[in-house]
Amino acid sequence: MEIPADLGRVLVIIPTYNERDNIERIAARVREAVPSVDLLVVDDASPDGTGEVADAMAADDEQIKVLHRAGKDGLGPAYIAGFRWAAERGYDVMVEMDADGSHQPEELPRLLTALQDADLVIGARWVPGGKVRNWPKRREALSRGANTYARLMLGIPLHDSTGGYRAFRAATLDKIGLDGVDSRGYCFQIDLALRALRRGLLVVEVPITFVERVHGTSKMSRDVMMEAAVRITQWGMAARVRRARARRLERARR
Ligand SMILES: Nc1nc2c(ncn2[C@@H]2O[C@H](COP(=O)(O)OP(=O)(O)O)[C@@H](O)[C@H]2O)c(=O)[nH]1
Ligand SMILES: [Mg+2]
Repeated sequence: MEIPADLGRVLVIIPTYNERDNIERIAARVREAVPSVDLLVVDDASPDGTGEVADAMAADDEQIKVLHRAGKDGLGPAYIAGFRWAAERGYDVMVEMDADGSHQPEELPRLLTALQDADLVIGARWVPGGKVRNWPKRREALSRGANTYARLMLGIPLHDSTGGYRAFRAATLDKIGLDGVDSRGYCFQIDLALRALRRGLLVVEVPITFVERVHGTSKMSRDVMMEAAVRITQWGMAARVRRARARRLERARR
């Protein structure tokens, strides 16, 4: 499938931790669906040998690269390492995609088309036209709940700020500035979306069909959920305090 040429060079970044049974499948689907884009696997020394599988793929295909990291350090730091790798090599667009098949490479052209008129595109489940396949009711309720909480607490117009299928312009990541980002799990996604919105950038949600993994296991954990819950609350409260202070100053001036 053709993607908009005016976007420039596109890199799909796939973070992996124990995705041995998924990585070849997803890489093949990316290469088939969007042959012109390059792929970077960011592996955190997966004990199951995902990194070696990725190296073998890279040896056969010059559009596939691998970044090896020392150990499991969370999704956020893996993406930041991938973004830096891409920026150093002059990529114009960085795409986030899970290794487990939840984010369908066949939908990537739609995300990239939307990026022509946006700074950040989020593939969204909880918007009209968005779907999830094979998710237990409990997981759906959790994701919807977290997203509603984030929207209300942070006052942001997004319906899937935790969504991890995304396309960034390189310039967007530049403007966001990654140095101060230390969120590790899902709240990394909320963190970047919030930073983009606060800088006045245009964040657009495009409906996707999210397909739950068939192979391997989720790295979602209690810690990951707690980090998100605590940080959303902190960011939201901090914004309220800032607004209240600004109102007080405004009144005092009058
Ligand atoms: N490099 C790296 N990848 C990770 C880490 N944690 C999760 N991932 C990857 O991030 C993607 C999403 O994680 P997943 O477990 O599927 O989360 P879920 O879809 O919310 O259940 C998958 O490709 C994982 O292999 C990590 O600490 N380091
Ligand atoms: Mg998953």
